[in-house]
Amino acid sequence: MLKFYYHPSPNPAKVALFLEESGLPYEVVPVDTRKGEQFSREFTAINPNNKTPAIEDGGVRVFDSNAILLYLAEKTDTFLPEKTLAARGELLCWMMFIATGIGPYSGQAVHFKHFAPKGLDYAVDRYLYEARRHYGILNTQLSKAPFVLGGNYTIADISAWGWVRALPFILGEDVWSAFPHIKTWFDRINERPAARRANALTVSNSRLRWTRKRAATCSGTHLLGNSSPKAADIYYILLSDSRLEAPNASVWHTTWTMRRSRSRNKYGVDPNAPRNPNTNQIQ
Ligand SMILES: N[C@@H](CCC(=O)N[C@@H](CS)C(=O)NCC(=O)O)C(=O)O
Repeated sequence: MLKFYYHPSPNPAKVALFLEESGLPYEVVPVDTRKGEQFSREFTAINPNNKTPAIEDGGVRVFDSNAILLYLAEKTDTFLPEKTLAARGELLCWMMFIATGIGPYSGQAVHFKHFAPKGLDYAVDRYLYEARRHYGILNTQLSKAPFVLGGNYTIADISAWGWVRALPFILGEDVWSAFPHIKTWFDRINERPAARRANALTVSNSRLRWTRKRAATCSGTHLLGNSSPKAADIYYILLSDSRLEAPNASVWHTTWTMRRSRSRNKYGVDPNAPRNPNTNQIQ
């Protein structure tokens, strides 16, 4: 079965949407980039660039989100425009525009706006300006037709969707009024059942984090009731959640449980997990 190396963030979200759209069965292998799991020797063999997403498909490894979309679209012959040179050229333009423009500028804008030390105004302004400029181009394109390439929903839409989900975080909560055509297109995609399931995958993963935090801090009362806390019990909740929400992710929980439970003590706590120095909570 196809292995999907996943972290709940924009580039992996594109692949989650494709997998849910296509119905390809897949196994989610969570890679917690906040804990540095992308630098493990095993993951480096799959993605030498040490970033999520990546896939392994019958002995073939593919990394970089838009490369994965092109690979999977070609494999399944779905979500592609017609097979003319003109249409394929247009697809490649927008796939590269998203991979080299929308993605990196949005990522850097988020970094300098939300996470870098204060006072780097030049960098903040530059990346916000470039991110806004790129979304302006997408907005103009979507003013002409319902989808990026015209009338048909393709991997260019699937790719852009991954980043547009984060638009309020990148450019501010009031962003939609500046990009009305992106908003109409975004709402249209979000109505698709596959988009709901791809979003649910993210929710399941953040709930998993939340549950880990609870497991780390709970003292007397255990999440599931009165018995003493056990890592296996804690993960069982997530198992049923993710099966319901993302039916193609059939063995989502198995890998996670096996990887996590090994390093946990009897309270379900990983003593080596990074902690917030102020609160001592697992981050
Ligand atoms: N060009 C890559 C970029 C991947 C990327 O930046 N992934 C982020 C998540 S959206 C990541 O893994 N960040 C962790 C890190 O930079 O260490 C792609 O499109 O897949």
